[in-house]
Amino acid sequence: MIREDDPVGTARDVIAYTLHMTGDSGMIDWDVPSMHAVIPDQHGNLNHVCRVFDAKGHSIYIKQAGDTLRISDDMTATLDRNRQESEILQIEEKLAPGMVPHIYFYDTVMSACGMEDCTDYSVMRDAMIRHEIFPHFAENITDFMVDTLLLTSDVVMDHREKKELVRRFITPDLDDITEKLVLMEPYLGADRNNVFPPNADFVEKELYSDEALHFEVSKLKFKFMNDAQALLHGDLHTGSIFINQSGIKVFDCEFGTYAPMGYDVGNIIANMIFAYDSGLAAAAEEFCEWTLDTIEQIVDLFTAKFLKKYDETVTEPMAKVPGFREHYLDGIMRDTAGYAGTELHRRTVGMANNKDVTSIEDEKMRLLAERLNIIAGKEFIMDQGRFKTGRDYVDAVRAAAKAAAKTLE
Ligand code: SR1
Ligand code: MG
Repeated sequence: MIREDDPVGTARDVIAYTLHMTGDSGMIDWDVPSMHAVIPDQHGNLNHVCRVFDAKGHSIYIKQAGDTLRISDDMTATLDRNRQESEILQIEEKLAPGMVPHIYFYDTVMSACGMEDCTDYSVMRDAMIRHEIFPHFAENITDFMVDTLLLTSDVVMDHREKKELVRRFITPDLDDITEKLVLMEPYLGADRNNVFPPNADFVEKELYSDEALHFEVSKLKFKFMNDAQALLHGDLHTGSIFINQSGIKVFDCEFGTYAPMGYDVGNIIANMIFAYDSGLAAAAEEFCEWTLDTIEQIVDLFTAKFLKKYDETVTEPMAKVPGFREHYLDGIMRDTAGYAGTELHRRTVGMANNKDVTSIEDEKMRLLAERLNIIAGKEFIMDQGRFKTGRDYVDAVRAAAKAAAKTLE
């Protein structure tokens, strides 16, 4: 239905489809003569989207999974990912009200869903490339993570109901992408990796040839595959977050799966470091300070809110045994460091790079950013137990920036 090479045909089909799915039932009172459908400029790597709106202020996003992934005609993933994403957003809307786009419907015949239009928000990555600051972000994202992660885990949920969710959100195709793109190829190498040519020798030495690093990442990979701790977003980067000065809407959770909570938390930290990279390259000092403050707050607020919510919501008797709460959080924080490291690496050298860094035009500044990511990522992975507070992360980022600059002298 959504064909990016045929905007006119797409508009006709998507309007008819939208009317069928939301107009006939009276869900949305469309002003039919003024309806338009437009394919937006921005897309993710996997799916197709189209914005439908009318002159009376009604609007909706139609999102459709295609047979192949947008990022590559050679890659496929189950069309069922659209249902999974829709159902996870519906669960998250209950757990973290107002923090995800509302799902009007999903349709397993067309592998499409109708989602709240968030055009009064910006994609957070794009806004941060413009060096915009969002003082509320740490508060919002830590509420989202604590509420969606802790409340879908075994310490809170009835274990049988939780296992039902594990079964419902098994995502072999999408997990396979993460297991290869994030947790293998940045270390063992792959033809589809995108390595910035002037950084090739550094990548060879620091990532491809470091066997001690490979051993730690192998443990993180098997942990991701086997520890069904909580229902993750699964791809919680800043391109999956809409933001404005009032709040956030987290979207694009088709990689949602049961896996270690630290995977989501670590992704957020790594992506704030990419924003820091972009600020550093532009000498945007105030923005850089905000990114580091935000990293610090995210870690510390996550810890404090997690412990509070744990006490308020835990139901599993063995999880109330003295010491278990701290043991459990300690594991999450170790994982957070490890997966922050793997996200830093995979976006720097893997198949799916991030614009914050690839848009840095000056070669030396881009090398600085990439090496900072590689050095900080290795610290996080190799010394996971050291990263307990926000300050620990900020100190490591500053130290990595200095070490990266030294390699370029
Ligand atoms: C093949 S998909 C590449 C990446 O894009 C998505 O947003 C995920 O991050 C995935 O790893
Ligand atoms: Mg995505």
